Amino acid sequence: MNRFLAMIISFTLLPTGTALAEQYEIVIHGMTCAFCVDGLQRSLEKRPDITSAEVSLRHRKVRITTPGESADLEAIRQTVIDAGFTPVNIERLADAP
Ligand SMILES: [Cu+2]
Repeated sequence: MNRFLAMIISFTLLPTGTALAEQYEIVIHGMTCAFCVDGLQRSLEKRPDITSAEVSLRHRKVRITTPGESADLEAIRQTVIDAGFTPVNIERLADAP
């Protein structure tokens, strides 16, 4: 019960921008192993406009969460290229919960 209350309170206290989180899925070419996954994830999560990056080697995709409208997709694409991979397609997913 206390945990439930704490959850409600923390949701209430979140800055309004957080509610506008967006998710994008990027199809990536060039990932072959766990080191690729790790390197790409680190590069993306260094960006201030990415709150999390989940890389799937099997699906050759990365799902990124951004804090809102501030995401610079062109710069994110360039980050992927600089990390040594090829971003093939960026698709916006439904708003993150
Ligand atoms: Cu690799």
